[in-house]
Amino acid sequence: MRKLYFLLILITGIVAFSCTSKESFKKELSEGEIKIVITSDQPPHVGINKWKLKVYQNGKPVTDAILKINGYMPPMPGMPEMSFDYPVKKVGDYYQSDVNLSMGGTWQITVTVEKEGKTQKLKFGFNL
Ligand SMILES: [Cu+2]
Repeated sequence: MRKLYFLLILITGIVAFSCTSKESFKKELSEGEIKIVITSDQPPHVGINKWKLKVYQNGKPVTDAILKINGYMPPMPGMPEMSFDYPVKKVGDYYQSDVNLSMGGTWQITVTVEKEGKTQKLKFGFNL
């Protein structure tokens, strides 16, 4: 019985901790001088994903870049490829985007960073 109580307390603790931790999704991408940190309250899921993006160049925060996010799903049986561009807006010292992942499957995300005439593409992917 004592063991059961202990287990119950442990589980309650884990649940409480995971609910209070603000970042349940974090992804770091880097390419050349550019690093992007994407965070969200929720892991990638079907529907609108609210992503917050911080951009760094040589370790220093960047706030004057132009960001674009594209979500691509390769062709599936009976379904052509899909490609969506999501608007990115600047909010204070970070960037924000509502990334609408319309269905389950393989998604490839490309974040394009334009700064001082240079373009850098950073990619990652996941399955929903
Ligand atoms: Cu598809």
